[in-house]
Parts: sequence; structure tokens; C-alpha cells
Amino acid sequence: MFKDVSDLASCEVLIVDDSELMRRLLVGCLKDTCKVVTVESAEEAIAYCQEETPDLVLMDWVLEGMSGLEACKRMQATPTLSEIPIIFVTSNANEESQLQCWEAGAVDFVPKPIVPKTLQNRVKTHLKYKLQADVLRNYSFIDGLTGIYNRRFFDTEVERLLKQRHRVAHSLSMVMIDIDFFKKYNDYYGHLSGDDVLKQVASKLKEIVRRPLDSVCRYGGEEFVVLLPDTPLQGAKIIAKTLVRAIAGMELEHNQSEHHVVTISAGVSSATKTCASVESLMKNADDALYEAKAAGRNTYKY
Ligand code: GH3
Ligand code: MG
Ligand code: MG
Ligand code: MG
Repeated sequence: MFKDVSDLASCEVLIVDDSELMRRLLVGCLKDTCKVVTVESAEEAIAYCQEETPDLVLMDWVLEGMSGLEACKRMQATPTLSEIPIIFVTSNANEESQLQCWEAGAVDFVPKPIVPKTLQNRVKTHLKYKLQADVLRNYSFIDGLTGIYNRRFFDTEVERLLKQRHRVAHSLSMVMIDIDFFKKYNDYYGHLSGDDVLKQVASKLKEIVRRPLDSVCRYGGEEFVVLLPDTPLQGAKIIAKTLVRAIAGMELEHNQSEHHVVTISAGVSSATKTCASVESLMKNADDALYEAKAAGRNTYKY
């Protein structure tokens, strides 16, 4: 799921330069190290980074339209883009210019005309740092018990998806899930068996929710939440139904439950014109989950 720390070849570097000759030269320097993409302007660079999140940007300073320096400042000020390191490659190399690059948040500075070996090594070094930072961040997004995403990931991801939805107006749905009579399960079978059920349920949910952009998170205790970008309510209901059936279908013994096996209840919500905040999405899903519990559990509501 995540890139390996030593896998530079899987990294992507975005080259921003308005000179075709320079772009070709830079691509030639880097194409054996990593994947390379080029754009001609700062505006295109920002748009590209919003969609694709490259691992590193090589930024020219003097560009038509927005300058590279301004683009760097804007990216640094944007939470989703500020993690992408930027190296300036520019002939504005006097002391004052270099200071301005550092102040704008650049991680390095390579003067033109470039020395290919120096550029390659600077890029390699910064890609390694970037991969290490990614690995640490990714670990901080994983739940230790079940190996699926945790609450911290959910909080970050749901914000990101809702913002993205503003731009591209796609749908976003959510399924909140809670294991039924789980306290009784722990009391009867013991906490370690309870932990094992949490792992098995998490793994089944992940097995079913398998589109690359979907995510299954452990929200806390015995509660999970599934994020379904680009999925209207109708689609999310089908997923909720499938999940509820699949967990009961595992037939994990639970003789303290009226269903005799481990079951879940689920509440579904979708972002609409009037319900577009994290809070309202969560509240609607939570209310629906409560209804599912009241309706006898092992079911879903919306
Ligand atoms: P309901 O059907 O209404 O959801 O009943 P419930 O018993 O599942 O609900 P409640 O919220 O009262 O209990 C949740 C229980 O989940 C409490 C705790 O024993 C258990 N639990 C929470 N986190 C963990 C965990 O990490 N491991 C284990 N084994 N149990 C946990
Ligand atoms: Mg230029
Ligand atoms: Mg609960
Ligand atoms: Mg419960």
C-alpha cells in the first residue's frame, strides 16, 4: 500500500520550467533515477500537485505568469501541498535570491547552469528524506491492533475528500459501523478473544471495500467507519448491506447475542447540498446507526 523507503524508482519528480531545452536537460538527468513529469508554468504546477501529489518539485524561478517563488509560497501555505519538497533550479543565484528561496520554504537550491551529477544527488537525497517522512506519517495513520486506518487518518481524509468535493462536485458517502453486544462478548469470551474478533471484522470489511480510493478506518473501540468517495447514497446502501451480511456470514460464535453470531449494525450518510460538513455527515450516520440498533441490530439504516 505504501512506497518502500529505498524505492526511488517509484517516486515522481515534477519539473517546472518554461524552457523546453531546460526541461529536456533535466528529464535527461533524472529519468534513470525516478519518474519524471514536466509542466511549463507555476499555475500548471499547482494544479498538477493538487491532483497527483508528486514526491518532489524542481522549480524554475522566472516563469511566464506566476513566478516559481510565488508558487512555492502558495504551496507551502496549502496544507495538502506543503508536504511536497521544492528545489529551486535557477540562474537567479545571488545571495539575496537564495535567501528568498529559503524564506519561501524551499528545501534546496541548485544554480543554473546545472551540474548533472550534483542535481541527481540532491534529488536522490531529498527523495530519500521524503520517503522516510511518508513512512513515518503512514505509520501514524495505522491502527496498531487491526492494521487498518485509524481515527487520525479518518479525520484527515474526510476533510480532504470534502474539500475535493467542493472542486469537482462528486458525491461522498460514509458508513458507520458498530459491533453488536460487544461488551457481552468480552465479558463472556475474554478481552483477548474480543481483540481477535476486532481483527477479523476489520479484515473482512477491508476485503469487501476494495476500490482504491475507499478507506476503512477503526474509529475507536469496536466502531469502524468506511469512506466512499464518488459514491451516492444508493451505492453506499448496497455496500452497508453487503458488509452487515458478510460479518454475520463469518459465523463467529457469540452465544450472548440474540443472533448467536457476531454481527454489526451500520448507519449510512451521504454529503448533499445541505449536508456537506464533517459534523453533519457524522451526525446523520450516527443517527442512522442508532436506528439500526433500535431495529434489532444486524442491519443498516440511512
Ligand atoms: P451495542 O450492541 O449497543 O453496540 O452494545 P455494545 O456492548 O457493543 O456497546 P458498548 O458501547 O456498550 O460496548 C462497547 C464495548 O467494546 C466496550 C468494550 O468492552 C469493548 N471494546 C472497546 N474497545 C475494545 C478493544 O480494543 N478490545 C476489546 N476486546 N474490546 C473493546
Ligand atoms: Mg525560466
Ligand atoms: Mg460502540
Ligand atoms: Mg457495540
